[in-house]
Amino acid sequence: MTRIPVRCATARPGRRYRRLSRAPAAVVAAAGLACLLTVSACATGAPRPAPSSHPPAATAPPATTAAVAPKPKIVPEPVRVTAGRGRFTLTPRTRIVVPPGSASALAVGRDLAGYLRPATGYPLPVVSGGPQTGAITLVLGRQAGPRADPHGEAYRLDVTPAGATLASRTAHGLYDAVQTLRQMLPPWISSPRPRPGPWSVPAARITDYPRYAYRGVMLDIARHYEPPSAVEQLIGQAAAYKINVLHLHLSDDQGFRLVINGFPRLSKIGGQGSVGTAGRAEDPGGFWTQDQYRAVVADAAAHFITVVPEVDSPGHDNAIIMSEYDDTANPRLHHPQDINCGLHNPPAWDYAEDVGYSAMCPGSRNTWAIMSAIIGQLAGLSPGPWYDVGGDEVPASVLSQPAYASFINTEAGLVRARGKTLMGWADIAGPGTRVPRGSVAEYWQPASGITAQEAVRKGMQVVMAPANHAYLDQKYLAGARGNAPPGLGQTWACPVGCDLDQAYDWDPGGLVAGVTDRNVIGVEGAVWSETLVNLASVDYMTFPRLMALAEVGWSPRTRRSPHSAADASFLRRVAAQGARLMAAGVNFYPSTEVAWRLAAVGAALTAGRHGRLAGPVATVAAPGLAPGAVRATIHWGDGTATRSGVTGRPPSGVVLNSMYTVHGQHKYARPGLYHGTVTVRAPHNSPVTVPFTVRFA
Ligand code: TNX
Repeated sequence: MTRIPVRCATARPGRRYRRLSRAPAAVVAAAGLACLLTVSACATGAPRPAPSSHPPAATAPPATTAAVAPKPKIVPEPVRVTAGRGRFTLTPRTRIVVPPGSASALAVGRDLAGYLRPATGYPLPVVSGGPQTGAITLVLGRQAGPRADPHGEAYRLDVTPAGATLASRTAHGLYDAVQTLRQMLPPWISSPRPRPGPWSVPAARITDYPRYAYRGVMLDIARHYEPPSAVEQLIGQAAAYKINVLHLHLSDDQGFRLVINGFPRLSKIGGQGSVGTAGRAEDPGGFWTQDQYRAVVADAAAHFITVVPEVDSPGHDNAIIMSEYDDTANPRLHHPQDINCGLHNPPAWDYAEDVGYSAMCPGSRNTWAIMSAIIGQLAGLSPGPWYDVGGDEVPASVLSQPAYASFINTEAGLVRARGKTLMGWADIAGPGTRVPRGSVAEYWQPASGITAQEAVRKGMQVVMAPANHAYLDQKYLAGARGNAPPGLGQTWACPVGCDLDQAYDWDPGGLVAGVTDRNVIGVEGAVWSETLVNLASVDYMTFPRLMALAEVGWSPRTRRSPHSAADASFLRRVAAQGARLMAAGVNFYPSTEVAWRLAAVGAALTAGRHGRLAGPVATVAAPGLAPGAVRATIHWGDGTATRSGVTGRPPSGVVLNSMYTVHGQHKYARPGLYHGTVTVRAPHNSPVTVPFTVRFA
């Protein structure tokens, strides 16, 4: 068997690139805060005396509800959730208690405080000690948490009206528990600025651990450059769903994105273009310094995310070839033209989406001078266990199978010499390659399982990223059903589109005959960026589909198919994520498979002279809805009411999820603290009523 039929069977039909105009940056949405008060608890009516409280209007709910709390809507779904009675409510006096003497638990405690402080406005001091009433307590140690799971991430989360306890044997497990706790708070907890509470969590006992150790997202910063700040935003967003690997695709035909010492042209020349730009000034590409790369790796590590670096080779290498084939002044190279084994001689820039034309020559010493510098430096900069050589899509018309195999074998030696585990696209398992047992093949072909089976025969572990389930650059809806925005996304693996269900309805351990959970170490969503020009477009394609992959990678095996119980439960839980993403400023695609829910939060206002008020009384998250579809009724708390619309930027282009504001104008007759409500309505949604307060001194 040759490698070619495998590749041809899954060849990606070419598509002429249409340049996207640069879309605006991701919406940093104005956020608001959901109020868990029942409507009766914050009913309209006569003004009450004004208790002074901080932050604004944090009216505690009646401490009565001993009813069984609703099951929290968490993604990925925990292994076991038992609803308890009542709720635990954070207050300005709540403390976060960590075990004495544990730096790693202290760090997680600080993370938790960092997540909760902006929206609550509470100080949330992190102190050491044992479990305390009214506190959020972190417990770390061999006795803590559920019995060890093979991956060491198991945790237990106990919430009662008297407090919350997070327990695990590892700091990573505690961090996972923190992510779960965040999702049990109202969605506005992800707001970057203070919102009124109450901040309450339904009582529950959760026991949880992952199915797979590897739950990744791959970001291609080669086809389109992304600055470190954008990647760090993605890290924060992915970590919230317990993603723990960031695979960085750092080089491809159109761009090389990292400074390599001794080879400055790789970034200076190789980093200056992007797909579709032809190097034009309006999209000049870019590259990271090694310090910037280190900072991203450190930021990822702080989120318990391991970075896997990839410099794709021997194909997808035109940026390297264009940078170095005439680098005659470099003392490490001698007549470097011989690195080019691609179809074009001399090589030329091609900023289209073409693939399969470039290759570096395995027989050139110059090739290995360049590749050893890249592998050596990147391995040194990346503390994780894996180094990814790429290895995909090299037609035999460009490099023969033996030449391809010889390239991979030499690279495997370099990777091993640097103490890393070899990783690559599953093509590297093809005929003739000698890969160490335990190295990792990432399976991407949508149809044939051959490369995954070859990988298993060679004793490799497998990461599952089948393009028709896990390629997050594929359009959600395509063909006749195609929807906005044009130019965004590909269709080669998903001719009619791959909506959220396609990312959810599959089983990594049951997709390819003979490739089971004995071989599969996890899943990865691949964000290829030929059509994704900025973080807003990356987010749009990534969310909510990454949530599906996170659940497939974390939650226990179950029957996931259209209309299955698992599917219905997932869609219900995703619906609760809409406002959460919006409050955090994360753009996403409001898939029509999800019954997104309206959410709103009231404001704490002060009336001006003579009791006059004009301003925003509530913020509304209405995933996928235009402002004209949302209506509001304001009850001012003095017996009067006004009808109103909402204002805000309507969905446009890639950016779909602006939050809306309910503005109101009113005049109060007498001083006091008024408790009003805003009721928000939209088609196919139940009305949502939230309180707001107005102080008229
Ligand atoms: C396939 S699958 C690729 C990438 C493209 C992507 C577009 C694989 C390992 N390579 O080079 O960017 O499809 O969907």
